[in-house]
Amino acid sequence: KVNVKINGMSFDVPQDYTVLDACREASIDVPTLCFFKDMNETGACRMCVVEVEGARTLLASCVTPVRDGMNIKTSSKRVQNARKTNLELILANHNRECLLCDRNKSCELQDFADSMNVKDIAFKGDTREGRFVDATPSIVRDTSKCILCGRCISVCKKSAGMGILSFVERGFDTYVAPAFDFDMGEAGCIYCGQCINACPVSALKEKPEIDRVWDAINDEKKYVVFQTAPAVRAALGEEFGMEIGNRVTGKMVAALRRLGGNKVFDTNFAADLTIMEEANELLDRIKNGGTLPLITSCSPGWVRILENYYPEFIPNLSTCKSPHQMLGAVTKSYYAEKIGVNPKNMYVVSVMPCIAKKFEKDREEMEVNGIRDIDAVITTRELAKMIKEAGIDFNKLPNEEYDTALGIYSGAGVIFGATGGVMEAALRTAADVLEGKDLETFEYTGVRGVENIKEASLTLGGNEYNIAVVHGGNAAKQLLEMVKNGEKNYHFIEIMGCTGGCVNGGGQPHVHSKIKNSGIDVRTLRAKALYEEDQLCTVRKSHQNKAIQELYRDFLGEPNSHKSHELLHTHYVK
Ligand code: HC0
Ligand code: SF4
Repeated sequence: KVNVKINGMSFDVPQDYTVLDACREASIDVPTLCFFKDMNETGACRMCVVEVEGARTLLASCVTPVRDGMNIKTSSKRVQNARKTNLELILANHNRECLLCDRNKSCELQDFADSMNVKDIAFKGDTREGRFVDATPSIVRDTSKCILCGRCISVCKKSAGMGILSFVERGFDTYVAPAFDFDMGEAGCIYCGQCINACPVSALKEKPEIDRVWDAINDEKKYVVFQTAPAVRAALGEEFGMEIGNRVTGKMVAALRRLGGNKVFDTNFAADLTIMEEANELLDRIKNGGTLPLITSCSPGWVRILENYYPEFIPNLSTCKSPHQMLGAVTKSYYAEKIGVNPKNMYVVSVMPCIAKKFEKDREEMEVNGIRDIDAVITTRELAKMIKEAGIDFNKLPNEEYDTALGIYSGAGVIFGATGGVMEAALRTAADVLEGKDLETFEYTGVRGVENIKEASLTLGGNEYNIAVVHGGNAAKQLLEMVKNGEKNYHFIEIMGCTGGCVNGGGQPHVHSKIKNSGIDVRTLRAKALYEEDQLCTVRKSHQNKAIQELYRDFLGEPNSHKSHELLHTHYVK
């Protein structure tokens, strides 16, 4: 330990601490903007400067290691003036349309202006001008809002493993963009949206689809069906002041009804359906010498990694559409027929934690006989906006149930939203088939948690199977390299484009960097909410879901039948 003085008080702190760590341990909230723990530690924004006795200039506390005997001042006049000047310089260059901005009230820059009591922008020199808006099918990038903190750049490189964004030009002309000014789509962006979650302002956001959903709701001829992804329920409450990890399934359903949905279904139902199809696909490939490892196809961010960077693995990809696409296809066929509604008048809205789902739903392949599976995808954040717009008092809503036909799910369907969940759900079904009985032990805790690469070997029906689970583009690339060079051999791999899986998707509520930097793992807390819901379910294996059994009996026949292939499967080609 070393001894430091902070504002005249003495503290013993570990010697590998930074000054920022020491201050935070002493309950002093030194402001940070560009700092993102373990991701972006550059000291570039200089909002966290402190005065250190003996140092000629003020030091950025996030990158300055502590030293024995250090004398630190965190709120001297000199420090306060420097921070305020830094902030004013940033504000002078920022498009200050706060009232019209998507991040109004969740913006970290706005927070600063408020807490540092900025009332005027003294800086009157030249400002960066111009605005360029890059609108992709999933992401909108607005250079006029960017404050050059670099958080998106680091996250895209270290977590997404992509390195799409970088600083371009120098000095006053610097901006953040893909190389050669490509648009993000051309540059190979996978639309994971992790850069959006890292952005403190609104320089990056999802492509909005709220207006078209309102139009459908207000169109008398349209029969509007909402479906909600597993992970949305684990995070939506945060938008209404609840703690991270609070599950709001029943209130969310109630809100969607009050928004005007004719039916509210659960993507979990289709997650169970995916397991029926995918587990059977796996068993079929094992039995008949098909291409292995089989790799999951439900994360469209991951599918873009595959198509853009590893096309040689396309034959390994499961032919299953992702669950929300399946649910759209089944709603507009089986369900439309059942209730006598013309599928052309049905409007299916997917509420997703993911922004890549916006891109996915527009893919050419995602239709059956000219009828699109899905009409709109809104994120968890967009749903919260709609609820607020409609004046619904979310916290006072009763808990309501999903509509029965396509809203019944097993615990296996719920856990899809966390990394390892699809694997565990598939194993719950595949193991019963291979062992020929209803196994009592079906929790595969080894594939849970946020470790980058999780592996296991299982003996089922007398044979050994190797499986792996990875999440985040960076880990996905590492694993695929090992499979490619023969270092690793698996039967089945689950890959999700975002670290932590969908609970940490690019469309989930923004979490202030202060919370993320404090060591709280948002992914773990949200995943816990899903594993708890799994525990509460009476049915916990997909093949035991009665509504799924009925769908096969009355409509699809059996898994991987001709009809299943027509509606629920696709082929990825590059
Ligand atoms: Fe997911 Fe899904 S689990 S991708 O993470 O498979 O977005 O939550 O909806 O479709 O079910 C996201 C979450 C889903 C799909 C499901 C899968
Ligand atoms: Fe990088 Fe993902 Fe953002 Fe694309 S969406 S720029 S891949 S972090």
